[in-house]
Amino acid sequence: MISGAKIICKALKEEGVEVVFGYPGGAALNIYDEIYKQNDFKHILVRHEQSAAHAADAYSRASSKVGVALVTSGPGFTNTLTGLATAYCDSIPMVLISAQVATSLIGTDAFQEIDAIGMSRPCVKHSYLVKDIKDLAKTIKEAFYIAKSGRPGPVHIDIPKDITALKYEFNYPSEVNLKTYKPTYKGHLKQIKKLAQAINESKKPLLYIGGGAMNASNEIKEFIKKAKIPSVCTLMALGILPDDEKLNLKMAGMHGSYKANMAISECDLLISIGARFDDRITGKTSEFAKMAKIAHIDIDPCSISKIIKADYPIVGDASLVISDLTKEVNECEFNEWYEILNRYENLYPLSYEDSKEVLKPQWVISRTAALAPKNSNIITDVGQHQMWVAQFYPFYEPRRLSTSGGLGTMGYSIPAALGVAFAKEDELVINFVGDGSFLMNVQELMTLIAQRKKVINIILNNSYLGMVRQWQTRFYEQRYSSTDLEDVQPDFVALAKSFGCDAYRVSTKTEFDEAFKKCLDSKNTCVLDVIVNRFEDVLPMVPAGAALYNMILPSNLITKEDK
Ligand SMILES: Cc1ncc(C[n+]2csc(CCOP(=O)(O)OP(=O)(O)O)c2C)c(N)n1
Repeated sequence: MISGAKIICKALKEEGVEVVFGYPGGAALNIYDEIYKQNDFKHILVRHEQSAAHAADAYSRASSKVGVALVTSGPGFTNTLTGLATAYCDSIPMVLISAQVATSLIGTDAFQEIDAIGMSRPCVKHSYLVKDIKDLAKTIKEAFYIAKSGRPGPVHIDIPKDITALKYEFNYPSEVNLKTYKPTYKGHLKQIKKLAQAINESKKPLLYIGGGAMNASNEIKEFIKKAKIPSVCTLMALGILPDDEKLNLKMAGMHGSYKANMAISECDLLISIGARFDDRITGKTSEFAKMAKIAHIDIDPCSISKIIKADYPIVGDASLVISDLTKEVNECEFNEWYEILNRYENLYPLSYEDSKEVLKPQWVISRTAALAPKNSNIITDVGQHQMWVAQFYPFYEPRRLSTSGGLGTMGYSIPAALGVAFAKEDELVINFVGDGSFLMNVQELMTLIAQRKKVINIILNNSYLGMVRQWQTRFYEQRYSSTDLEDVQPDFVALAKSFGCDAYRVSTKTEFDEAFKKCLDSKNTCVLDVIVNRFEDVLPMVPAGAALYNMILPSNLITKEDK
């Protein structure tokens, strides 16, 4: 017989967990005492519970393993809600274990008691309150299974303090049997054949790849080799197709490329793989892919036809469905379609005007890509810098970019970089972050230093909450309400140095090159405070609610009617 706390540790070991990101407190004391005694996994003490959740989430994004976070009851738990919601919106598998007050105290407004399950429910795939020690091991087994199977997502287990003290035998189940939860992996062959026929008959087909296709990169590449269909992707899917693949038209949507958005607007068959038709991608839904029949491949049946009606709905795992589809489809070539798309590429390639006076954020991103190893892991925070990374950093493999797509969580990137630094021990981790976002979880620099991890943090410092400023410029007649940070910023270099980081401020190309090379040579976590043009906008831009073909382009506004 062993304690509940020990059961938790042994169960995590059974799940192959190597690292747990957490923060202790009263209700979690038994678990922490047991963690102290074991060597089966590392516990990483973050400096804010929000970061435990983000680090676990990013560990999962980079490694495809299930990330784990552990926190105490009450405020420890509530601090993780943003992290849970971030993982939920992007379908990231993780398990959050929160301690709870003892079962006898639940419902009494006890010290640090909160209805954790009630609060997490809307932002997790599933949640458990463990009321009986007998259920503890089985619950953990199920939680991991649910997190990673079907459409992945975060699972929350709330464990009262007395349960962690009680003793019970450790029988870890070898299998999970959940009667009402049986994800479908294999797509219906009849539907797949119908889709293959539609492809064979199509003149302008287009793949639309989302984060749900993250594990189907090889299958999609094989498929494209045979069917030669051009592809656009979402922010979450960058890297599933290599940047230098000719048929890769890159990111679509609000800040997508001109050719990607025009391809969606003109295609006659749109094949969505693991994408959920987010409003930042579709723009005005009634105008989205208006000329096209829609195929929607997704493991989550509820996602299909939720926003855009599917003519070819296929429920299944992206990699299995695509390899079946590859067998069924003819070898094809769509020369007229490529010509049209090439014309769009030549008309408005993704570009920016460089400057001699001031550093352009796009230059900094492209230059970083040129100087960094190809297998670097990129993190972003949220804002203009995130969209510029999506536009200008080339990704050649899946899981090289960790970014908060669906929720758009500022403060994500430093803790996420911590998670990735543990997932990819031997590879470089580079974090692009805005000056606003940097301050939202800056305390995790301390965790990076304490853990002797190296992350190169590049602050694209425009002294503005840049993305909000951009909207104020364009849609609020330049009334910069609460977005101008000039003269109200800390000295980022001094701040970073106080944590023990190497830190440099740069404002010219030469300074950037010199400082970045020093960062590459260092073993320490580094911060580069890069002073960039304050007024740069991210373009193209589809105004909220507009049709995709109504992009604001660098020099003028083009509409379909102009074409
Ligand atoms: C937690 C949170 N609060 C507010 C926002 C709204 N928001 C989106 S982008 C942005 C500005 C980000 O500024 P900064 O980090 O400096 O990056 P920049 O846009 O300048 O690159 C804000 C406030 C958000 N996404 N997340």
